[in-house]
Amino acid sequence: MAEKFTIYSSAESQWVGVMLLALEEKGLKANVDYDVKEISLSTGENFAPEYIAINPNGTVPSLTAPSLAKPLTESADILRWIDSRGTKTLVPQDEARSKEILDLMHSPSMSTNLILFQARDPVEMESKKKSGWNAFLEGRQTRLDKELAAHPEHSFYISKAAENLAITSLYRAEVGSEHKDLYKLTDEMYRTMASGLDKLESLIALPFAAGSRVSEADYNTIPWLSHAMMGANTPVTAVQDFGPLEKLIQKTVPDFKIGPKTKEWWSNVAKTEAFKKVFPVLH
Ligand SMILES: N[C@@H](CCC(=O)N[C@@H](CS)C(=O)NCC(=O)O)C(=O)O
Repeated sequence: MAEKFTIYSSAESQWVGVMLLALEEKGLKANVDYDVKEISLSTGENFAPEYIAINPNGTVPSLTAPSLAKPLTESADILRWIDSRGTKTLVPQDEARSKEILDLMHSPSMSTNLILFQARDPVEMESKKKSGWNAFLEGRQTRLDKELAAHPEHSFYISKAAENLAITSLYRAEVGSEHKDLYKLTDEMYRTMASGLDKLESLIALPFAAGSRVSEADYNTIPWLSHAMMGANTPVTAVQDFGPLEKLIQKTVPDFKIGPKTKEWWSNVAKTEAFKKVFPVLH
């Protein structure tokens, strides 16, 4: 029997979806094939020193296994490791296309944190302040401040606490002139995200992202789009409704649309068993 491994997962995370889709695809079962450690992002459990020792980036997912010299800390690598147990099924037919898709979806300029945390005007900022993201950022800040006090020389905590505080302090402040730079930056970032989604449209092969069967290209893209739709306040059961995400982006890029190939691709992947198990609702 293959070795049992451990996954570090979080119900609040986008990128764990890559790993969870792969586990479903391969028919691997929690507690039988692997153990699950749930990491709460909203209380900053990913910043615990014990977790940083596993994943120095303080991100989820991670995967450890007796045969691995060190933990896997990138969702794309985790998918490949899971796929390599037994017959590989997630290798893309068109590897060059798949690589372009993975590079795009994982690029910092496509980070869905833009949708979750940022604002383009006072109305959006007020609404963010009233949303659950406020408590999320505060929960992280509390944990980071605590860890920084305990480990004042630790470069990870110095930079993470400062990075999180930059946005948290804008949530703490009265909405006013100090938010103007954020609005401008956010507008520019939506323009870049719109171009990225146009690029995705041009890259999708159909019926699946990199050819005629499901591959890592699909599994690295599904979690991004689901999280972006959730962040745009799409009703979580409206898995096929791109309206709210389009409207959000159209505020910056008025003629923006999720393209027909992307829509057709999404409808195809949504019919797969792994998608239905991992994304019964948007998250
Ligand atoms: N490149 C990494 C990104 C992982 C990542 O950013 N995960 C997010 C959750 S979706 C996270 O853990 N964020 C915590 C933080 O940045 O503090 C991967 O693909 O695994």
